Amino acid sequence: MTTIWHNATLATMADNAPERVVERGALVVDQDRLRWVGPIEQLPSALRRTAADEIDVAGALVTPGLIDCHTHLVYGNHRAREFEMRLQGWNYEEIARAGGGIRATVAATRASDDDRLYGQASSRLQTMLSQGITTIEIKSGYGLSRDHEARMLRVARRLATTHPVGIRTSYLAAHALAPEFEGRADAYIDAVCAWLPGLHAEGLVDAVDAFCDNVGFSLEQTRRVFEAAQALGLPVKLHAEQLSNQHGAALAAQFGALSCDHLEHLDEAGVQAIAASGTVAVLLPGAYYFLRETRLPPVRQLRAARVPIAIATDHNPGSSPVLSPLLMLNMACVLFGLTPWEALLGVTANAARALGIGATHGVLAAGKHADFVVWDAGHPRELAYCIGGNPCRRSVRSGVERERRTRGNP
Ligand code: DI6
Ligand code: FE
Repeated sequence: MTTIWHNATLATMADNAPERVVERGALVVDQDRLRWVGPIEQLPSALRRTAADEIDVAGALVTPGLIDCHTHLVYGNHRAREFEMRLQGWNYEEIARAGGGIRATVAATRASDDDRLYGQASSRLQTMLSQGITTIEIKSGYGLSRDHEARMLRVARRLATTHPVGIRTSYLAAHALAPEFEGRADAYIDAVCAWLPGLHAEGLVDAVDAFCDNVGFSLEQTRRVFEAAQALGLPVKLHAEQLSNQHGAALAAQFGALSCDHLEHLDEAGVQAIAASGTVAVLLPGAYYFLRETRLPPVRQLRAARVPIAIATDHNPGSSPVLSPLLMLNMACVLFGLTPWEALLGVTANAARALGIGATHGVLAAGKHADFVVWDAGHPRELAYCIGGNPCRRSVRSGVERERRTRGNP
C-alpha cells in the first residue's frame, strides 16, 4: 500500500545536492519510508500501478522535514523580566546576582512538577511542528541533579510518544554549576560523570553535551565528561567557542564529536580540527541576535574547509527564546551570510548529521524516512526570505500526515 505525492517542486537535499530543484517531482511513500523519489516521467509504471492513493500538490515546493538539532525545549517558566532588565542596561553578572540567569531557570525547573514541565514543552513543540519540524533535539541542563536531569529527559521522551516528531536527547548536566556545588566545580563534574551510566541504562541519553566556556566549564572538565560518554559508547557534542575561545572544538574533534555549536570565537586551527573529524558546525543565529553579539562565526573558513554547517534555534529561556526555525533560516542568511540553499541544508541534511541520523533522515531519497513538508512556496529561497509567516502547508512524519491547519488559521 503506497501513496504517490506528485506534481511537486522537489528540493531533495541529497548527495550534497547541487542547487537544483526537481520539477514535476514525485515521492512514493511506503509505510514509514520513501520507496522512490524523482521526476514523475521516470517513475516505473509498476510502482505507479500499485499505488493506493495519489496526491497532487499542484507544483508546491517539497523539502525534507525540518530538523532542529539544538534546543533546550524542556524547562520551567520563562525569563521575560530578565530580557527587560537587559534592555535597561543590566549586564549578565548583575542579572545573575539579582537572581536571574540559568540558575533562575534551574530553580523554576526543579519547582515545576512533571506535568507542568511537559505541558509547557508540549505547547512550544506544537509551535515548532506547525512550521515543518519533524525531528528535534532536546537537551537537559536545567535540573543539575541526578533526579532533576532525569526528569527533564523523561519529559523529552514522553513528548515523542504524544507528538508526531522524532526526538533526540542530549545529556547536558555540564551546563552550569549546580547551586549545591558552589565553589566545587570539579566535584560537580565528578557527579555529572557518575550520573550518566544510570541515565543511559534507562534509555534517556542519545548524546552527551557540555558548555565549555569561561562562564561554563573548563577544557579539562569537558574532557572528563567526554571520557565518561566515550566509556559508554555515547557520541558527544559541545557548546564551544560561544563567548570566548577555550579551544573546545579541537577537544571535541579528538572525541569525534557529532557537532560543535555556536562557534563565534572559533579560530582557524579549530576549523581545521573539526574539518578533519567530520564534525558538523551548528550555527545559532537566534542567540547571536538576542544577546546582541557582534563577533560572527567564521563562515567563510568553515565553507573553505568543507565543514558541514547546520542551523538551529537553540531554543532556551535566556539567550534564544526562539520558536521559529524559518526565522533562523532568514537570520543565518542576513546575519551570517549563508545562502538560502545553505540555510536549508542546515536544517535538513546537515542537521541530521549533527544528530547522528544522517543515514536515515534529512534528505529525500529512496530508503530514507518519509519525513517531508509541502510548502506554500515554489523555491527554497522563499523559505529563508519570508519573515513571520508560516508557509508550511502539509507535513508528513514517518509516512503519517500531521493534522492539517485550517485555512486562515496560522
Ligand atoms: N549557551 C547559551 O547561550 C545558553 N546556554 C548555553 O550554554 C544560555 C542558557 C540560559 O541562559 O538559560
Ligand atoms: Fe544551547
